[in-house]
Amino acid sequence: MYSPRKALFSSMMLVLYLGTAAVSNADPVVIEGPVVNPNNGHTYYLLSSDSWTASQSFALTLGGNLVTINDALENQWVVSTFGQTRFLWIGLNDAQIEGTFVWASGETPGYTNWADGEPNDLGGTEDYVNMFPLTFSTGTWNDCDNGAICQNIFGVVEVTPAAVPEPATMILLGTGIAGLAARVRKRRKRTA
Ligand SMILES: [Ca+2]
Ligand SMILES: [Ca+2]
Ligand SMILES: [Ca+2]
Repeated sequence: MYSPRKALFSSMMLVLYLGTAAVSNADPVVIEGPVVNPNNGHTYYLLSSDSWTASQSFALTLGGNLVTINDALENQWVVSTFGQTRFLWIGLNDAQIEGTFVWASGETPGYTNWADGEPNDLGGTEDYVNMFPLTFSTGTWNDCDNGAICQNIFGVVEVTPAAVPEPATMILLGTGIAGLAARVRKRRKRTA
């Protein structure tokens, strides 16, 4: 059914995406960051606007991926930190299998925050997901194409710190010293 409200919304979106269109074939650059998210300790970067695939390739060189939104808290942090007025690329995509969305990082958090009517694979070319600006739609998501129509979208990179192995030897050493100290104290008591 034709919905005037939806049609208006779609044309508004097109104007927003094409607003200050400046197509660049250069690689993106970091324009903000590193910023640490206090909620999870992960490091984030904001990239200059580019296609999703160019942004993801560049994310790999930073040791990360386009951001995986694990929960509502991370969505809120990302949109309020980087997306006050910007459209942001996130790691979600269905480039491999149409309709099966996966995260660039390979994580499977299960959280989604689609805008009304999305994902809609408009024109059969929308395989890459961006987050709407905070001021526009409070960080809901839309599937979009890889930069032909969907321009002026800024990649957000998330770098998860490598897991630090438990320093078992240090713990053993610590226990050993504590044990030795206890024995020394006992011995002192006996000789006192
Ligand atoms: Ca994440
Ligand atoms: Ca799609
Ligand atoms: Ca869409």
